[in-house]
Amino acid sequence: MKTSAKFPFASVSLSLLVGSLALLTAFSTASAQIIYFETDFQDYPTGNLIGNQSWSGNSGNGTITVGNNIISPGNNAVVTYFDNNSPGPNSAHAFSSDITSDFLFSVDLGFTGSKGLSTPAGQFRIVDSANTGSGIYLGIRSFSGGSDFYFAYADKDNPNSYQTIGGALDPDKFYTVKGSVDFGNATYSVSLWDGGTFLASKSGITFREGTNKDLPVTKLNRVYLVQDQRGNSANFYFDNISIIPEPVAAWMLIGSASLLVLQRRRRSRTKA
Ligand SMILES: [Ca+2]
Repeated sequence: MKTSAKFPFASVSLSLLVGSLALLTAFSTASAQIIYFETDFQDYPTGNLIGNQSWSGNSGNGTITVGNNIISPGNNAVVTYFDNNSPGPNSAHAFSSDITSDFLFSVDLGFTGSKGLSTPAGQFRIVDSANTGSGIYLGIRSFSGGSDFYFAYADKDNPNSYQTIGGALDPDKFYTVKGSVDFGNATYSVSLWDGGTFLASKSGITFREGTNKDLPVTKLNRVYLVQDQRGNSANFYFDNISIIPEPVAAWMLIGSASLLVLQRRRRSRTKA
């Protein structure tokens, strides 16, 4: 009796275990497929970003570090510190999965300090590792003759001249940039947010082309954080980088949109 009583228990446990393992495997496989690149830097030790996890690059005479108490107190973020003696750029990059179809991305950007001699920029790029000058080029930038910083992009037609999106930005705070990418047409749309407040958007931005213009961009797979400092005195911040395939996020957006419609209907019913 004891033996026969043990068997059903053992077989139940075994099937539960097999079930859980199968679920776990399916879940991790799905996760591996849906995440291209994502980090909030929370599990990074503070200090030099380069050499940390999968980040490499060149910090020149400046530094690119993970720090806490940066804009958002207690939350790790990356800061590229100004060094007036370094003609830049200083950059750190990490590989994402190879991206060959539409996707969404998000990044928090910020700055502190003031404009100096030329056109300093903190840049966020998603590029093709075979052609690192090509792809998505966004950043916070000032312009010669002005003292304010703007959210800006460089595209195919203006590869070395950044175009602004929206008005002047405030220092010492994070702005969120959200984007959706049409990979086949090598274009993307972005929107700029101050917390939950929408500020500005721009659609149909072409991928910037680098020096190897004959090379088509067949994939995007490298994330860059850049301080392109040329005689400036500003530090730039980066946090909450998220690059994910479109279908998942699109499904989530549809969910939010339905919820909004539902809320509006409820409100109108209440008003009526
Ligand atoms: Ca963070």
